[in-house]
Amino acid sequence: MKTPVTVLGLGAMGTALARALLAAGHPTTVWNRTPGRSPELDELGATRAGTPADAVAASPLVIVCLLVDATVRATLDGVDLTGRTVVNLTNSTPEQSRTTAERFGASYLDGGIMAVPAMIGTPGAFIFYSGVPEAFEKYRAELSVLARPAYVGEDPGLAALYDIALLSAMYGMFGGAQHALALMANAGVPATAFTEQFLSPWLTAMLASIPRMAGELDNGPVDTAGSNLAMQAAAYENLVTAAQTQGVDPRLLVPMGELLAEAVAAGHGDEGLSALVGLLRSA
Ligand code: FVH
Repeated sequence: MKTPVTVLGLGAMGTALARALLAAGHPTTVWNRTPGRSPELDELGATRAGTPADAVAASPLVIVCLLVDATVRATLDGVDLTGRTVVNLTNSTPEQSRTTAERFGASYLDGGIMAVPAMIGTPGAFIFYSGVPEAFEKYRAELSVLARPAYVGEDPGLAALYDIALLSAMYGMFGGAQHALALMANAGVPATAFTEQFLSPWLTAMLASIPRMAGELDNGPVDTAGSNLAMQAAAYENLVTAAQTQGVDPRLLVPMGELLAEAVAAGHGDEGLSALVGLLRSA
């Protein structure tokens, strides 16, 4: 018999988690604030609980995936968690995760999901975990059903920190792509063709420079590979001017231009992009 698991929250992500657990043969109890959500789970064999307390009582492993941190506290306040391992996959800040860990006691794991719902249970998905190491080891196999588990340390705030670092990088990339697509759209260029032929290959090629930046941060600067900050700051002004000329709001571009100018003014003009990390760290 596989470990019974409870899932609190049947939004898009909670539903995907419950599906993966059911597919792996875990007796799965589910609860959602709005009853009847995700009816397909009933056909797959899920058991519905009427209250969070009943859901928690049903399984030793309780996975929580609600909208925000405040909803987790509201849902579990007053519920007896004795003997339960709570794995909270709700998006949160490191501080929120630490506070929740103090509140929910001895066997708490915090998590950050690096996947969209359709990726759950597929090889590309991974989930950061932090918190009580024994709890992670005890349920590593069950958690592996959801996505590749990446345990990052005992401090319960660490998973949220890693999660937020990756989401921050992702939104920077999406913001840049959206700006590029707006420029092309205003010029009448179809988005799909532009993306397939140019945008995706370009971003893929640029990704290769990130390990180099990381190496510079860890081991000191190597060289600028022909692209120093003084050159980049000068060219960047054209990005903002061209956006305005093309009728595109430059709001996503402006902060990077300001940072480049600041770096050059501070004497980093002959360095590479990794010098910007130092400026950001001083905030
Ligand atoms: N979906 C995604 O792409 C991302 C991938 C990475 C991780 N995130 C985080 O996962 C958490 C849940 O996200 P979700 O996609 O399941 O979100 P929704 O589909 O909007 O479902 C929200 C669930 O939360 C319940 N809920 C909302 N407010 C309350 C409340 N006050 N008390 C109890 N439950 C609440 C909601 O219930 P209902 O509206 O159906 O009654 C849903 O079950 C999230 O932290 C993402 O950042 C997802």
